[in-house]
Amino acid sequence: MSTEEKRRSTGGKRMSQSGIEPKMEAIQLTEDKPADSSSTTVEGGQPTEKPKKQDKERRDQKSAAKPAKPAKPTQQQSSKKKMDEPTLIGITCSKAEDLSEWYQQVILKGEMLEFTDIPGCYIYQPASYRIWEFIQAFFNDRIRKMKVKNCYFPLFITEANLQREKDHIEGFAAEVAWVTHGGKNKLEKRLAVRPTSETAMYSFYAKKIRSHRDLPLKLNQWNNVVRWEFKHPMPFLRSREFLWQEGHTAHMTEEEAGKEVLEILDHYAAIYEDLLAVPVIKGRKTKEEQFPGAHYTTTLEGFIPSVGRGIQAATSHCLGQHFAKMFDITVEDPNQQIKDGQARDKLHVWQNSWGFTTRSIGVMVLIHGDDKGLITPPRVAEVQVVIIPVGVTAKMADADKQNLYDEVDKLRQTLEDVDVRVECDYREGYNVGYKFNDWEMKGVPLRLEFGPKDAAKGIVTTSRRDQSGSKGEIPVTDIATEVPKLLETIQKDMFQKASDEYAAHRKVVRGWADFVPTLNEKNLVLAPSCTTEECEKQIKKDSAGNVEGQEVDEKAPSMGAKTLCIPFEQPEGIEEGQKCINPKCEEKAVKWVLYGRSY
Ligand code: 87F
Repeated sequence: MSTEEKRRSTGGKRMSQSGIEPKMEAIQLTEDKPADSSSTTVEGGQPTEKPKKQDKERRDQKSAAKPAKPAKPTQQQSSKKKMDEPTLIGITCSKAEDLSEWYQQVILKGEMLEFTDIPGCYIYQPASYRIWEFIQAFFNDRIRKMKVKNCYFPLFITEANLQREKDHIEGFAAEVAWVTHGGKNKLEKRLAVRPTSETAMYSFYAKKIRSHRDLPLKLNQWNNVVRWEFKHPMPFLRSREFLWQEGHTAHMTEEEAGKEVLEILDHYAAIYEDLLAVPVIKGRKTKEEQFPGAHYTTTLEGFIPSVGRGIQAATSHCLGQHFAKMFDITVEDPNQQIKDGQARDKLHVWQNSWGFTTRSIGVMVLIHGDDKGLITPPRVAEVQVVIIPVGVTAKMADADKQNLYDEVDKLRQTLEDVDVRVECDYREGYNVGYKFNDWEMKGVPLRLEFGPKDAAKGIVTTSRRDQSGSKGEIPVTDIATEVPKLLETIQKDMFQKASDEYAAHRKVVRGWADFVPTLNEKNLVLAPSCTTEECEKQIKKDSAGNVEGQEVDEKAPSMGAKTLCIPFEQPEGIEEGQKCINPKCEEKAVKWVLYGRSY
């Protein structure tokens, strides 16, 4: 145990009720495996030997249906700890060395999330739910200005309705969860738990839209959806139940629909960049990667530097008239010249759908967190500033202590008056070092220390969470202006740091020889492409390792590179005669495409 660990583990009592942190589920951030097939993974509190996928799945389904037994606390084998050994209080591993273990500790100890006895279903603790509320408030404000209205549709969808748009459901059928019983009685017709609400909403749209005057119809839902994923679940990033908003709109023209698709994508980018301080690239998905039910899909692509992988951050689709034809959503052509008694032609409406999920919170954690724990950008931090009274000794007279606390409280009041979210840590029995570590682990962006020496000088000492070790001073008289300014500086610097890192790992590659080596150095690649599906598949295959005649580092991740998007902002023009990056392709390149291994 390092000195730092020892200090943290003995610095005071843990704040959570239990002294032992049960590890319910191993997280894996580096390699895709089926959700239920790992021999070293213990999920749902059930110690297992390597289970057969279906057996495990069936057992999970069964145990979900049974009255819940209290889950046995279990541990991840890799942590090599005894069950009754108390977990060290701070983060005990480094982000660079073991990202999966680091992520698990950071979200658990930062009290963002808890595991449950259902693999892939998580408890969003207040710390993460609050971030979701900030996102909701921001986005609601934006979409209300676009005249989008919030509403709610049922959680269950009949099978007939779900199957109505066959192309759309085909690729997703395996992930649909079904309700088959009501109490002891088998339902006559099973009900799907919504994986998305296109089919749930569009019969209503057909009823609601009677004339062109009913257009545009713009509805949004904040809800939960269930997708029974078989890939390894990862808190926030890939879960079986998650929270999102799904917007569904209907328009008279393709042009109007197209404009909205981009406007929404801009709002999504603003959530990432302006709230979460996470840089994203805007672009269009290729045919191979787009939502099969869509006319076209626009996307935001993020980047996780520690693993060099891309991550889809949000999508905004133009659905075209596809669903309108299936669900018969039509209006009479208002512009048609008609003769007496002639019926007007029916026009199918143009539709969009767009979604933003709680995955964003996981991306934020992975990008900003460090070896001390979470780092929350000030704009989404429930506690933006923690004030810690320092220099309080056992020998200190009660009256002096009270004076100090009164001054701290005045600081709090001054900051609250200018809408800064503040917490004062007056806890007795915890030393200052413990308190510092505790708030750092929880990601509070700014710490103010105030003790008798500071009081004498008329200053508060500042410590920025994003710049470990660097301290500053602010005159007490200036805190109402300087603290909000400093919080904004932290927000800006966090974004800049992440942005520079993303930019440094987006490499322009012109020849295939550099493609895989560049990926292996934890980069995304921008390469000229003909953008055809065949090339995309070929590149995915050939970048997955074991390519004939090509040296691939044995230790390099074997996953192939996907086309993440065709970025709207192209690095440069495509030169005359530039060929597609795929050496097996004879076509000319038409666009620079962003490739990468991805979540
Ligand atoms: C899983 C099971 C069933 C994704 C699924 O992206 C259906 C689906 O339709 C499914 N997984 N999708 C695509 C969702 C498309 C779209 N829906 C509204 C979005 C954004 C919000």
